[in-house]
Amino acid sequence: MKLIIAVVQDQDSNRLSTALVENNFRVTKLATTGGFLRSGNTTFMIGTEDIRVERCLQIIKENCRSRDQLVAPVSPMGGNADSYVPYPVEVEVGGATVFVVPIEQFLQF
Ligand code: 2BA
Repeated sequence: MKLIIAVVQDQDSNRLSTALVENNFRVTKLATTGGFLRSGNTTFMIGTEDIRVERCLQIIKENCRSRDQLVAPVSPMGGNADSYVPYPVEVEVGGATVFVVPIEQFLQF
């Protein structure tokens, strides 16, 4: 069994969860925040059998797309100097960042 952890953009989250549930995947959605953009994204936790991992990844690919996002200048005041950006820059935010990890035990009480 595997745990698929997928960080996706909020804009794709409803479509993705509908597609996963329609395909009988069990899903937990978490409201998360990207460390770089500091804007909201959605993290999916999907526990599934090994033989269904590829199908799950395919659904994620089909329902998430990358977009360019402008990063506004960040004031160093009160913030971390490491993340200081003096001018707007465009970054490409990926459709989905996915981790597939083995599950040692799956328990439901
Ligand atoms: P954020 O951390 O807000 O990053 C948004 C986008 O900003 C990234 O898109 C990337 O294009 C850019 N970016 C991130 N860190 C950067 C840096 N140090 N310098 C320049 N550009 C940078 P993605 O790579 O597609 O990531 C989208 C979101 O997925 C991330 O949002 C974060 O929430 C998550 N993520 C990505 N890689 C991760 C990882 N290795 N571990 C945990 N979460 C990750």
